[in-house]
Amino acid sequence: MLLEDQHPHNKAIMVAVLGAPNVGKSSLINVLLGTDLTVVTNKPQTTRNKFHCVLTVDRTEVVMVDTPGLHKSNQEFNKRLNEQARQGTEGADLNLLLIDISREILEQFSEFKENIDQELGPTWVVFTKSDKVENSENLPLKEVMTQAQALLPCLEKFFLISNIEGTNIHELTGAICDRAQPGPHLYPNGDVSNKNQRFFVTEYIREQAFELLKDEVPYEVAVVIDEYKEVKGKLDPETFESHISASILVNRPSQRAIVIGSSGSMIKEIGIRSRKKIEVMTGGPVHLNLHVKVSPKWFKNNFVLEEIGLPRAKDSARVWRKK
Ligand SMILES: Nc1nc2c(ncn2[C@@H]2O[C@H](COP(=O)(O)OP(=O)(O)OP(=O)(O)O)[C@@H](O)[C@H]2O)c(=O)[nH]1
Ligand SMILES: [Mg+2]
Repeated sequence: MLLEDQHPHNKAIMVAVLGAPNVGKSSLINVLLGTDLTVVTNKPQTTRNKFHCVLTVDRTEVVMVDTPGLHKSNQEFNKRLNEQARQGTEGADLNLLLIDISREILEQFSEFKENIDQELGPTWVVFTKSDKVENSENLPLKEVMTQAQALLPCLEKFFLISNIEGTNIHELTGAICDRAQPGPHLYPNGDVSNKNQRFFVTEYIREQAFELLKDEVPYEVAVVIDEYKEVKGKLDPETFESHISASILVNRPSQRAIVIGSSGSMIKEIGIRSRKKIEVMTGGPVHLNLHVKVSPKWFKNNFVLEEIGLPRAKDSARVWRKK
């Protein structure tokens, strides 16, 4: 659709969703969207890339930018995650800083200030997980905000929400839409993200690996697509089937055995669960073939990192090339 073909009353806003790992950023986006687009698990560092998730309410387009949780680390992989989060604020009209009220609150503000390491535009604080704290409405959040504003002058106002119970979600959505300015939509043709289906396939497989695997294994797993074909349905040529081969990369041979599981039970479960979600996305049958490959220290390998959408960060380690 051409810009001039857009409705003259269109409004738009881009909102970056920021905060520490596991505070509920992706959950909030899914709740606002009303679908399970972006991946959520109970483990920190689930989200690894910045990307757009699009919500359209009447003539207002809200582009929510999901980001990895900001945290301190000297590891190359984590530096790249943080860079994604920092870049997620580029072009945003508004930032939401999510703070988990079931954890130490003020500490999260000071860690955020340190980790974001840049000046921010207008930012609203969203206190999450109100359902986890008894009488959360009695918390002295106004006083907390005064202290937080001394650290981060960009903070404008706050909301107290629960993604699980839906508390104050309507208020937050309404306030975001009210903040939108007249202007063209970035996704006038109904796209829900700037990432393609291949990306979400890898995310849905990794989500199940995160859910089902324990200890360090989920963090040492990456998913890459080997082949992705759409073929006409055998029974009904009007429909399409997706034929997908993907590899789950692990760091060590012992992890390969864990991801495969006894008699292949683990890889089978990851496949069954992720296939269901992929079928909802594609709207047709999916044939999913999963392999597990040992790729030692893939999280330090620039080629793999680039492939999973994590290019170098500003503070990336220097690469020494042999002459
Ligand atoms: N009780 C409760 N749990 C929540 C709430 N919001 C999110 N969670 C849970 O918190 C965990 C982390 O949620 P995510 O949405 O993945 O958090 P995130 O901030 O995107 O995490 P990263 O991607 O790792 O940075 C999941 O187990 C969610 O179900 C909430 O409002 N209340
Ligand atoms: Mg997330």
